[in-house]
Amino acid sequence: MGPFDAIWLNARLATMAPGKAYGAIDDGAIAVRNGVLAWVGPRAELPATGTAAIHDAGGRWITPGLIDCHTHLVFGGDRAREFELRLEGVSYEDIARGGGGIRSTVASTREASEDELFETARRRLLALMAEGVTTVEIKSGYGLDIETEIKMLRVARRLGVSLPITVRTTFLGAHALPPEYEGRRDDYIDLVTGPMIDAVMAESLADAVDVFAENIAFTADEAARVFAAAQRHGLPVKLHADQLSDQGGAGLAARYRALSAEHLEYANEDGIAAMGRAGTVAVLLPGAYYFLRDTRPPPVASMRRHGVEMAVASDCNPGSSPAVSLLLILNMACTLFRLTPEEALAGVTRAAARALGLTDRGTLESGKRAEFVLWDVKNPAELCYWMGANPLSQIVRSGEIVQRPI
Ligand code: DI6
Ligand code: FE
Repeated sequence: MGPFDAIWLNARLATMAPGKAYGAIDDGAIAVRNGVLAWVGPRAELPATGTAAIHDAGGRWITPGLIDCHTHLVFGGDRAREFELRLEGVSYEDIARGGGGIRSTVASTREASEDELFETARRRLLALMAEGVTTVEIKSGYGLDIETEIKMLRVARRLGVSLPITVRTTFLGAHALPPEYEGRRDDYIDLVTGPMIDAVMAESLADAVDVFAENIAFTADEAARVFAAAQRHGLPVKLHADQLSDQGGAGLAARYRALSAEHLEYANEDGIAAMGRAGTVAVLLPGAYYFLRDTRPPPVASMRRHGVEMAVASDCNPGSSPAVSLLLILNMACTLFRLTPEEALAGVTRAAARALGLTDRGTLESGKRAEFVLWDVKNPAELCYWMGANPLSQIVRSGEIVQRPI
């Protein structure tokens, strides 16, 4: 036995390791052992390969497996009727205040069986995977009662077991106030921070905890209570922050050393600076900005200035971003938020891994998981450039070629 199990040669590597553009290696080689990247570098420097299986990448570009670090992929029903209403001029906030919005998805999700939720989510997940997504985060938050939050998280876990993808789950019990708690906000936060999170933890169903802090959802003080509960349980936190108005969310996320703060269109400069100091990743969600026809992009220049790492995600959800294409989202990150293609690609690899607290993926470097994608492109910027094309050639996971259709 040689030192490696398999080698990929004749490849152009976008390692996404920090340093030069795309961490590119022009005539590169990748060697895999035991499902881990054992060696990555210029082909000319590849050590003796022994009896390893040799794969010819045919001059294709190879990137790390893509990571969609913010989705609400599991839900019942759809909101196409609300889309029509918004096109007639009714606002997203007004629909939410009128009992539609998140609450309408909550009703459909409570009604759906676990198998129905699994099947509809599975289709959406297959669409993401067909474009090279090998790690996905899935939030709860359309149950808002113990039984349905647990049902959603079980479905998310089951997706990760039944498909060749890593699923990270996030408990988002504080997504909206459920109708039966109208006028009893404190009681609902008591439920979320007590019996609900206890039930989630009893089955180990969550890897992190998230809160929607917004004038149509929860206040900063309520979010802080949920964060305190998460930390009592040893879970890292995330925050939907400053999406529709400045709620001081960026600063709050930084105070709790959140893994990430999401959206951030209305975040103030002090909050962004605090995120930079705390190492909290900004998760940019151009699909929601686009679909809600928002006009204020997130403060990307300020994020760059304060050294805030920027991730990019689909936010796949029925209300504000019914997106099942991370490549299209990359295009939006560039056209709508003016990210460079390199920043956008780092946003679905290196930065996305950090937003999930994962240190074993996100770049092509020795020691990381052998999870990568071969693309039929001449330049990595093409991954952000095409709209509705899929240049994927091959997915490798745990050092093995993933057979398609996946
Ligand atoms: N922000 C969002 O964009 C989604 N959730 C959130 O907290 C939207 C959820 C929905 O409208 O169903
Ligand atoms: Fe979201």
